Amino acid sequence: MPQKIILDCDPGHDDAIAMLLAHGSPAIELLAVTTVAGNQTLEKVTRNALAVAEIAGIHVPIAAGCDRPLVRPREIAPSIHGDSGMDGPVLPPPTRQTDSRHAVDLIIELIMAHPPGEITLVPTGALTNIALAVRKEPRIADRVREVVLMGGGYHTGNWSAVAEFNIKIDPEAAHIVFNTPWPLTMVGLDLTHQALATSEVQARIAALATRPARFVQELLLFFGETYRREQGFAWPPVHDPCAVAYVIDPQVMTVRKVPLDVELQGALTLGMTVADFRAPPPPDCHTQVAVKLDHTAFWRMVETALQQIGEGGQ
Ligand code: PIR
Ligand code: CA
Repeated sequence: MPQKIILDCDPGHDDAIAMLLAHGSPAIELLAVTTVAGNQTLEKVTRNALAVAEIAGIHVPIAAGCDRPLVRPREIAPSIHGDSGMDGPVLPPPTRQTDSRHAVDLIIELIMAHPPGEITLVPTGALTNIALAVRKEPRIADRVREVVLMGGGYHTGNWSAVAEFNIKIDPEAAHIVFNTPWPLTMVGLDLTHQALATSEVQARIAALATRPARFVQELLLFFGETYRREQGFAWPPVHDPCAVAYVIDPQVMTVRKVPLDVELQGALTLGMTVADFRAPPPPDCHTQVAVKLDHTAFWRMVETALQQIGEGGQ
């Protein structure tokens, strides 16, 4: 039985690849794609999600969500993702509309319409939609199978010395999500900085020679340039597909159970995800962090998904 997921994202180069991985994997049944402001404005990331759907032939509902964080002013990442939020490839014009429902309502409706324990939430942007959904309909907390999110990091940051972008831009939302007692796996920078799209990886993707593969190649080219320039990386880390990969096969990474919380007070540490490794985790610990990636298995998953998608939507 494939795992049913809702992908809540802000495409975003790596969000786009996460969409492709979810769509192309038989182990996943993608129920919906929801969007949230983050890498770019809500309007832009939603348009990008529609473009990815067009390229890959994804026909599930795409619903737009929150256009800003719960408390803080909006912050976007054009230095990393460009003016469109997904600079690099030429994007096809959207041929369909978004779902008429707000992302928060669609998330609640889907979870409440399914039996408990069936739907996994996979957030790869700020946690605004997820936080609002669980505040609006608290019963979703016991109904989701688990939350597998890309965000945070217990030993490093990328938007401050210690805070990762998705958590840093809406720390209050992250605080709500991390403190809801559903099973939560944090796939943070500790893990995703191992998911580097090396020249060898990029060559293998190029060799697939389909339109979706070319699209990924163009995404990685732009993302690689900004990561070299802005962060001094030799190769770009593709964060968001790692969360999807964990749902496809948890064996692709090592995880450690540990209590997690989000810093809301610190002058230097706002938005830091704090992991308490001092003692064995207490029996009621519902959180875990991803530690070590099987790089070969991960990229094999991405490649296999692209093969499965073939020429996609054309
Ligand atoms: C933001 C991102 C990626 C890199 C930087 N420097 C900033 C986006 C990605 O889409 C991913 O979800 C997460 N936020 C990584 O921080
Ligand atoms: Ca993202």
